[in-house]
Amino acid sequence: MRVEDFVREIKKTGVTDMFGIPDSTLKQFCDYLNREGGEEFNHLVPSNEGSAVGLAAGSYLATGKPACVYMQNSGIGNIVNPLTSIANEEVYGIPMLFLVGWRGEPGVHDEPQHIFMGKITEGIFELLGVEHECIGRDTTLEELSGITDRAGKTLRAGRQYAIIIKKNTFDERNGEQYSNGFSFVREDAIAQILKSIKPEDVVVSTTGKISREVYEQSDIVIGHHKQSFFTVGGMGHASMIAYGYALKRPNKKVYCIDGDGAVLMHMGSEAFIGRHKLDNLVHICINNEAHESVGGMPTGAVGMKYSDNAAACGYDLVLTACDSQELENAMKQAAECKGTVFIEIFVSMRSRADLGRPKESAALNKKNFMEYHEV
Ligand SMILES: Cc1ncc(C[n+]2csc(CCOP(=O)(O)OP(=O)(O)O)c2C)c(N)n1
Repeated sequence: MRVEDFVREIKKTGVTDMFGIPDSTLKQFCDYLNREGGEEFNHLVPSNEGSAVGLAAGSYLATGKPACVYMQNSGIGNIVNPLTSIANEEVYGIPMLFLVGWRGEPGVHDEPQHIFMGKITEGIFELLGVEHECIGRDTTLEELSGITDRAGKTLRAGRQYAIIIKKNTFDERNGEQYSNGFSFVREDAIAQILKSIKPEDVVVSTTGKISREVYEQSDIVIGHHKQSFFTVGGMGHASMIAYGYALKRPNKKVYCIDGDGAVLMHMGSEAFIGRHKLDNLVHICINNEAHESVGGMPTGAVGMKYSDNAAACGYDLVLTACDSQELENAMKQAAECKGTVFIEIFVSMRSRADLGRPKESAALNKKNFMEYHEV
């Protein structure tokens, strides 16, 4: 399906506001919004999918017009509270259209973090009382038109409607190339971090390509990847996993390797960590101003200095690095610091096209990680 045809149909539902968090399944649609769609739609990328529901609710209250919220199905977890407690008919009855990228569709190979959510995606919308239909690459424009007619009617009746979008629904086109002004390569920064830590140190890495790079670079630099816990799902929660670990193992230095999109998604954790300091936590935010793992689309806070925020939240030591020399200095200071450290590393949006994925099951990686650190 051509993304332009999809957009034309979606417009028939009456939505003109698009709020969401990017997803690889929706890459062509997100690129469209960041390019041509900038003219046609009011488009904003907030911090997480739940916030997108908040934006859609506020915009409806102000205009009487339903908005659209787009997301990967893992974002359903973030929308459940505002959807059930604000938008649902038994509360305020606020209509909105959901466009949901379907990772982990049963029968389609996908990564472990998508399997369970993929299985229950339709069932969750059922349970949430949200009418929903699926589209895929074989969906005809006539069928899509039927779906958008039904969606429009449902929105006009004051309810929500979800269109679940399978992988490869949209025709490939030249993906938008995004860039920033930084030159340090994220994978090189990760290799350097791994080189500088001690064998007994703990690494907790965030969702997306950061974990995939930590996995591969660990094999190259350390010879195995048992030292790290890969937060393959639960985007935005790596820092609290690292904190929970550091709290219980005060004699171990814990390094959280986070992404800017992930930090932004649950930024409250920075406030919590800064107010409940530990002696052994180093929170590293690799900032490329983008959701690079799902196609490089910009976050909702381009230009934001996460280190300034960490300082305001009360981290003991806050450092930044734009190149290998600065990172070396920062890692030295972090290793010596008895406190809660934040390092922001500014990197380009480059990643390798042939970057691998963990070969073992998530459960085996967890077991190996726990055994390595003697639990
Ligand atoms: C709740 C949730 N929403 C969306 C996604 C899809 N997703 C996976 S990685 C990623 C981007 C992460 O961005 P960032 O933390 O900045 O790291 P980068 O990919 O730029 O290295 C997104 C949006 C997800 N896994 N979970």
